[in-house]
Amino acid sequence: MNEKDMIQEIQNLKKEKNAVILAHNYQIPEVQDIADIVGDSLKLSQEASKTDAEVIVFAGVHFMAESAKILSPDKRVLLPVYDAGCPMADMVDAKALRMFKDKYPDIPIVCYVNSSAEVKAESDICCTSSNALKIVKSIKADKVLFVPDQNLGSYIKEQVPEKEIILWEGYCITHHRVSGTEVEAAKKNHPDALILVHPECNEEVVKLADFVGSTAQIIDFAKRTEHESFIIGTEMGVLHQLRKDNPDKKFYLISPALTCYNMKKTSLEDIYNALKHDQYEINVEEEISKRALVSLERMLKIS
Ligand code: CIZ
Ligand code: SF4
Repeated sequence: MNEKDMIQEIQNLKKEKNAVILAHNYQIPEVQDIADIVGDSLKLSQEASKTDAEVIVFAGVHFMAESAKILSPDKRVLLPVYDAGCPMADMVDAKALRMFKDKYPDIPIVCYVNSSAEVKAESDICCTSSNALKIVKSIKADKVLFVPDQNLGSYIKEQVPEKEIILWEGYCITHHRVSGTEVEAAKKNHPDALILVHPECNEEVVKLADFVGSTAQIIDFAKRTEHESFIIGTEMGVLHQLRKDNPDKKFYLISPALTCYNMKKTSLEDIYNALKHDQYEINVEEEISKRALVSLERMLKIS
């Protein structure tokens, strides 16, 4: 099937099955363009909880589809590529959190939404990179455990000196590998460009940035500032929206290594197959889902 027919078939199947397609900002351009909603995980999880479609096709990685299922347990949630996962989400597990809680029962746990349903179930509240600061500040306790991203955690820690934030040793393999030297080289090549980076980048990169934010915040910032050129320090999929929104502005990626292999697994054909064959359905065990929902709902209430 050629791409044009594939797109038509996807539209037909979507109607027939009463489905909605959600795509993360890191997906390939063709997948973003066919989606009903494109965004970060916060926006997508909010949309997932509001939609009245019967089927949600989630073009993203496993934890995102899982969150959509937790928020919409009566809908069928499909992840088009069954092994699209997030290595960072796998850097913490429920057993380790239970051990921590046995030792420190009074320290609340904030988990980045890039985590499994089991981890969300053991946590007190979730956050995304868009709302992490607000969430951590809202917690009454003066000590907090932040899992799993040490980079987002230490970025928040800098801004909330009144709390002791205990960090986990997780990191995003895509963002963490960018170095300060690469940022400096990009700046040398494009001296007039502003540097916009994601808080999943390591500390030396964050320190060199003019603006630090989630993908949604970077997209918003580039749109509203008058500046004409930008050095981008987040997953390259975001360039698609940035260039669509700002055809006259220039965007340079710090490094081609800012490519998340898992986010790039989903093709148009996978979306087509997902709709055609109802694959791959994501389910979350009821007891875990209920507890994870508490953490997600606490977050949504504050954001
Ligand atoms: O929260 C998300 O969607 C992620 C993983 C990144 C971002 O900043 O949008
Ligand atoms: Fe996980 Fe990083 Fe890929 Fe996001 S970009 S899905 S945090 S590995």
